Amino acid sequence: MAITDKNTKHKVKTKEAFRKAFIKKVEEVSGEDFSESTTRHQYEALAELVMEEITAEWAVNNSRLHKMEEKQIYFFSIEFLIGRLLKAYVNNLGWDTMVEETLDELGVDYEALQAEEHDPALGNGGLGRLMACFLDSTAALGFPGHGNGIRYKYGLFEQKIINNEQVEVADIWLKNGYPFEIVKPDKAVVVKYNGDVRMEEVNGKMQFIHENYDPVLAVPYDIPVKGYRNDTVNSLRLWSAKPVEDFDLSTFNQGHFLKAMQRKSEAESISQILYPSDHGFEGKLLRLKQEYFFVCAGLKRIVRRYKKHNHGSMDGFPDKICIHINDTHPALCVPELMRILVDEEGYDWDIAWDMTIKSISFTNHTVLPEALEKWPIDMVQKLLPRVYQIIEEINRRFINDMNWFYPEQVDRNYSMAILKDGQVHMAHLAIIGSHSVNGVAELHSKILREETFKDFYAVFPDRFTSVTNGVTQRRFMMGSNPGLKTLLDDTIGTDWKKPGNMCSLEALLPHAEDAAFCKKLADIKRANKERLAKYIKETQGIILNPDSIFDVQVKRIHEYKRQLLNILHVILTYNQLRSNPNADIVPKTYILAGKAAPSYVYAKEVIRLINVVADRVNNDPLVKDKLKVVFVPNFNVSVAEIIYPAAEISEQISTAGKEASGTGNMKFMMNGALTLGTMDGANVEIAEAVGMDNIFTFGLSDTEVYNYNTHGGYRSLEVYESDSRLQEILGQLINGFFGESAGFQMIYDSLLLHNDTYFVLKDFAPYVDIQDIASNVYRDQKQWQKMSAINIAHSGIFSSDRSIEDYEKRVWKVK
Ligand code: C3B
Repeated sequence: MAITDKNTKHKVKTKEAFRKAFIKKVEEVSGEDFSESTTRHQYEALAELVMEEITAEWAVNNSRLHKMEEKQIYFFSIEFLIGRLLKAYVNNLGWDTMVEETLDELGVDYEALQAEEHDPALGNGGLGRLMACFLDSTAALGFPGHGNGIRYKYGLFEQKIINNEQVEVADIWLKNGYPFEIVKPDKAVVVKYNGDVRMEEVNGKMQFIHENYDPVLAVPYDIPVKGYRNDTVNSLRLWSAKPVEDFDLSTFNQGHFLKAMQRKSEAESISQILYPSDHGFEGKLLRLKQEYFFVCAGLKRIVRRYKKHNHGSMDGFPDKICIHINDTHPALCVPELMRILVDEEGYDWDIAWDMTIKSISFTNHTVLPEALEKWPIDMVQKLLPRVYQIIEEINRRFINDMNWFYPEQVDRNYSMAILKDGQVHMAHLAIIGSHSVNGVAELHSKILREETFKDFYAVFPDRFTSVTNGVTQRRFMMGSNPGLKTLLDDTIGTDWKKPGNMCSLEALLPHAEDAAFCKKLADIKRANKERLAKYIKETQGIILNPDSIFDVQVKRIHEYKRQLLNILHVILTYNQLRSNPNADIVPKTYILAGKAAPSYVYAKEVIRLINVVADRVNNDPLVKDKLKVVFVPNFNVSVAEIIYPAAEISEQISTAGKEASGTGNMKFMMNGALTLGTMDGANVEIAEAVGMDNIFTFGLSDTEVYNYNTHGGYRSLEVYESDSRLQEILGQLINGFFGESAGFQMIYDSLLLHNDTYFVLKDFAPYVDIQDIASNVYRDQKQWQKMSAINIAHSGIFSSDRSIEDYEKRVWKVK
């Protein structure tokens, strides 16, 4: 179905052609007259039209890529949190006005139509969402860059709040089908688990033969990644696990029905679920299977395609291919690529090692010890016998080299081993096997160099670099905040929207002083607040006061992110209002959202506390319109797109040194919210960009936290004893204040008995102070809007286009 004129290079799309095509398509998918069609039919029709357009471009792109003229980037990641795609495709195709106007004329509700798309939750949070932003930017900048991951049958659970507690419901995102993927059974590959490795001499050379293994079929599903108004269409390839034969007939025929079924479900279990913990390492066999699954399948196809277009040779592979590993989950790329080069391609070890290091680069995303992966050696050895042998050899050679170069530092050398204490240390494997290691913000990269990986930094100083994260403005600003987009276009022209050009938003700076501009900015914020208030009213029945400050903290629930600090401050405000209902405070609405890992009991207690407090505060007539607390259930990409544009204060209050970067902070800033935060992660760079006058910072620095943690000296009880506000609040957590059954002993104990690991009490007083300062600034709306404009003007460096350009220059060197 052509809606474009294929004879012209720049395709002509007339509204009339689109209208006809759309009506026809709706009738095809529904089998009925257009007037009888449902929103579902309309969604399916538009999705099909979009896919037809994109797949035509995709084919052209793929054939260009097959020629291997350009260097290709492959992002290996266990998560890709892509969010809904329909609107992003429409916008990137440049169809937005045409689609909006046509649907409007046809009486079709475009928003409702978009809501038919199930938000694919194939990631937990920041790590997976970053990959999605990177794919968008890579395509927008016209680089050939692709994703490689897992097509989970169940994405991250859906969160419901029942009796104030988080309840998890399975997310069956594929139940109505998914229109944006193309399955390629002919490109399926076999992944081998378990079995034995036999050595055999062939022509004087040792061969390693893996036999008696359990094969699993990896079937690729490709999703196109369309560049913003350009010709690039890259791919996100997600692998699904299937039994090699759909049904093990021979076992079945021997009468072993259950066994035959079991084989099938064992194979399929590999791509069944996304592990729902975003910073916790579980050490489960199934997770290790998942890690090898997409690594092995992804590399196999990349190598096959490379060889096909290079006369069967792998010699130039590192010059044409970048394997970028997103955190340590795909670190098995290192031994797997070695296995391919040595066992299958016959390269000598040293040459293969050199090629491997040149091909692979590694991004670390966290310094939290509980997230650093360490697999039991026996598990790896049994599941991946040949890969394990290669890891052993990499480790042996590495330690030998270290002991040769640094004979006086045997202890340090051993501490860097991949294999020690009965475990495989994945971060060590990733660093040793890559030519580039980077953190995701300046501060985080500094901590990697000076603390977490300081021994590696001493040995490989040139390998370490830093690339600050970024987010795609096309989804999180241009797409979700159309009012702001139009205001910016009208004020400074449209150049800032060109990929890679967002820093030209600085042209906005002079307008920050302009009262008329600031008024428009305020009106847009007001409309976005009303939109969010409407959503919350419809979904939760809570009525918000759009004149109050919208103070927002949305992200995964984790102790280090300190949602607890936020809610303790809310309780303080509530206490103040109870003792003086007429207190002159600026009305405030606290909006929180985020999921806790189902097994993270403490985080779930925090969710319960937030909801209990919300219940109490929102139903107390005393506080009137001055204080509201809302916990928005099931935070995901779609909900986020409604929340960010409506926020005025962006809460980024992690314990300093713990949040690697944060990316929500950037999304808020682009939408004109002011950051209220600690000097942690990318907040530090936000502060540098906007200047200290345009951000609210407070609390311990990362060095202070580090010093307390290494030298001691912090006693939370002392802070508690010297602050009567804290005594009252913590008392309320356990004395039945929030209702007989609503005690929070675990939280209370963590703060006082276990000395408050995340310095919540220590940072409480400065947090209260900065909150007061922010409220006072808000009274001066002129000042507030000016600060907001300055934040928007400086948000360009936090575009993921900038991140990708930095990776290009510092790591991949594509050009
Ligand atoms: C996150 C970090 O916690 C964030 O600070 C960071 O901005 C993003 O990654 C992207 O770099 N992260 C995560 O979501 N999951 C992990 N397992 C580790 C880090």
